[in-house]
Amino acid sequence: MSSESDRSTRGTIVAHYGIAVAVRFDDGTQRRVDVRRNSGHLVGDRVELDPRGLTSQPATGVLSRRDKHGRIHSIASNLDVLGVVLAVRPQAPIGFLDRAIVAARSAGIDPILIVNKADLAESSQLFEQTVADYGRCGRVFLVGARSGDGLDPLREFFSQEHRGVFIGTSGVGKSSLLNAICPDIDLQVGELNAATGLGRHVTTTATLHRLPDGGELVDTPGFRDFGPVEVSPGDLARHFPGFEQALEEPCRFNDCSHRSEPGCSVLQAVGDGLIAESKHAAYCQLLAELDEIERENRGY
Ligand SMILES: Nc1nc2c(ncn2[C@@H]2O[C@H](COP(=O)(O)OP(=O)(O)O)[C@@H](O)[C@H]2O)c(=O)[nH]1
Ligand SMILES: [Mg+2]
Repeated sequence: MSSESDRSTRGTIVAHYGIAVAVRFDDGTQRRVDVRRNSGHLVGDRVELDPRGLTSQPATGVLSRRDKHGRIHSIASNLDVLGVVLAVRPQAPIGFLDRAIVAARSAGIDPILIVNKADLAESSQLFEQTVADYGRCGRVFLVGARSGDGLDPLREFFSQEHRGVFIGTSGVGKSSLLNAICPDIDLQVGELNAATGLGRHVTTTATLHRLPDGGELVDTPGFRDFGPVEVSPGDLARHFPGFEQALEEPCRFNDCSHRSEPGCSVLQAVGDGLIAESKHAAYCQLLAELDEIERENRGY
């Protein structure tokens, strides 16, 4: 049992404004707490407030991305679901889904795949294809944010106390989806702005919202695509979608990069037609990008 004072000093960060955060305390109150810029606090963090300031508890499920300058930004913490949103229009760039799944898995977050815009003609085909290619990586949903079709299974999924965030190419319908399954989102933001005393036009990097049926979603207004993920080249294969079965059989070399080494289980599976050559090429491409980043980080 936590005492009354614990409940007014412990809480969860529900919004981040750069130099301040909003905390939802366990007693239900919401309040602004000023923090240093780049304090490292994240939306989703469990925190404790004492006279010295705000302390975040160690977190899991931290989703990070790399910006176009190669800098790593963490988006939110204590996530257990990454909702990758896809649509027939606009299509995701090549390799996007692989990168997203690797990013999720390497952070200990389970990916789910959401095909939006069910009303568009080719959507069921994209759904079938996604199930065939990625169905082993996580659940696949076919939804229409605009029509409301297929949203109940998604609501029910999140209601099992999942905390997720949607990512996807700009225009696939992430905001529409968030509004559809969290209809009082504007109200929540309004209450938050009132509680923090920050105006309506202040920019947040992220906000955490409770869903009517249970579960939570993080909204990240500025966050769209993301570059190569923060994962070591050695871990890439372990998390790469489609390699799971092949890697159950160890390669001849422990440090096999699965590019061209003899006795490689992945190449064997490619030869046997169990892994598509295009899939292996996508892996090699991502591996090359990660190698490049490692080289840059080492300064040569
Ligand atoms: N046809 C169709 N269009 C949709 C659907 N959901 C969203 N859109 C449209 O797709 C566009 C981008 O939506 P938005 O939510 O802003 O995407 P975001 O950039 O991923 O946040 C808007 O014009 C939406 O109206 C849908 O289910 N069907
Ligand atoms: Mg949007």
